[in-house]
Amino acid sequence: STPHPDPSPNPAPQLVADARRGFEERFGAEPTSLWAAPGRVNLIGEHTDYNDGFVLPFAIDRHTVLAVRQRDDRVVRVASAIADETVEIPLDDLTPDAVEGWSAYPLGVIWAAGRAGVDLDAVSGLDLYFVSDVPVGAGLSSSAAIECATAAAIDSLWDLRLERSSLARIGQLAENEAVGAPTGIMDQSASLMGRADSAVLLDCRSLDATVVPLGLSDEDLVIVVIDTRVSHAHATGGYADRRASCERGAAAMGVAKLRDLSSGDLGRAERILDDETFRRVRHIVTEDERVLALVRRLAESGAASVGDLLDASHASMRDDFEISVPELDLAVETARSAGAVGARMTGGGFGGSAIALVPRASAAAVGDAVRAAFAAAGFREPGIFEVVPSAGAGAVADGGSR
Ligand code: GAF
Repeated sequence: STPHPDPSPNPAPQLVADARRGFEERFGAEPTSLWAAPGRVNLIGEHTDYNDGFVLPFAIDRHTVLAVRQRDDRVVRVASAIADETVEIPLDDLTPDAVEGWSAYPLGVIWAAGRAGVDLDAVSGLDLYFVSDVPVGAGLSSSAAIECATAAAIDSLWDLRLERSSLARIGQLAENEAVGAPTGIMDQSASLMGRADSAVLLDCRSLDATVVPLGLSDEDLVIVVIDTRVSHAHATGGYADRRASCERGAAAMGVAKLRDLSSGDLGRAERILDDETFRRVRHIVTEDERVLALVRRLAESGAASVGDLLDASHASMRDDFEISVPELDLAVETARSAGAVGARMTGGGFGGSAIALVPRASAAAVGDAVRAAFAAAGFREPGIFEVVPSAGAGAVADGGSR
C-alpha cells in the first residue's frame, strides 16, 4: 500500500508565482500546469533504507515548484531560477550520461521512467521550469524534491498512472545512475507519500508505507531544523563507504541485508566481524529497532515521550556509524540543554542538518542557544527554522489559473 498524498501540496504562494513568471520569461508562453514536491526531514531511521530496513521521514513545508507546458514535438527543455542556461535535449538522446549539473535530476527522471518500462516513444516533449525554497546542501532532500516534482508531473501529463512507490523507484534510479549518488529509497518516498501532520513509516524492503500521525500541534511541540551549513555530497566519500561496510557486514553474517538481523545476532556479529564493521552493523540493527519502538511509543504515549529514542539514534550515528560532525553534535547537545525533548542529526550525515523536537514555548530559546554556541565555537552561523509535516508531491491546486 502506498498512500497517495491528500490533500495536495501547499507551496508558498510566492514560490508558485515565481515559477509561473520564470516560465513565461524563459519560454515566452504560459505554463499549462504547476506541480510541487516537498523536501523531507527524517525523524528516525538513518542509513537503514539501503539495508532494506525501516525509516520514518516526513515531507516538509519547503518545496520545489515545477511549471510545465507540453510540447507537440519530442524535445525537452529544462530551466530553473538557479541557473542561467536552458538545457535542451531530444527525448531520443536521453542517456544517464547525456547531461550534467542540476538538469541531471529532472532529465534523469525522464530517462529512468523509460528504463522502468515507460514507452518514451509514445510521449511528447515538455518545457520545464523549476524554483525551490528547499535549502540546497542542507540535507533536506532538495534533489529528491526536483525528482519527485518531475515524476508527479510526467505521471499525470503522460497518463502513466504509476504507483507512488514506482515513482519513488524512478526518482532513486535517476539519483543513482544520472546523478551518480548511491542513495536509497527514503527521500523520494517521503516527498511522494507525505501527509500533513504525519510521518511515513516505510518498510524499505516491501515499500509498504503506513501514515503515522505525529500530533505535534496537539502537544504544543514543534520540530526545529538546525542547518549547520557544513555541506555534504553523497556522490563521493563517506556515504558510499558506509554502504559498502553494511554490504560486507551482511555478507559475513550470511544474510541478504542487515534488515535480516536483530539485536539477538549482535553477539555473534561482534565475534566474527572486525570492530569497525561490527559498529556499522550495530548502528543499523539498533536503528531499525528504534524506528519501530518510536512508532509504538508515539501511539501509546505521544510525541513528547520519544526524546530518548532520538537521542540514542544520534549517539549511535556519532559513535558507531561515525557520520556526525562536531557542528551536528554541538547543535544536538545545545538544543537538548536548552529544552528540546530530543535531538538528532537527520539525513546522510557528514554535514547537513540536525532536528530538535521542542516544546513550542522553548523554540526561540533553543534557536538562540544554538546560535550562541556556534558563535562561541567559531562555527559558521547556522540556519534555524521550524518545519511542519506536510503533504507529498502533486498538482498545485490553482495550477491552471492565474
Ligand atoms: C540520504 C540518502 F539519500 C537516503 O537514501 C538515506 O540513505 C539517507 O541519506 C540516510 O538515512 O538522504
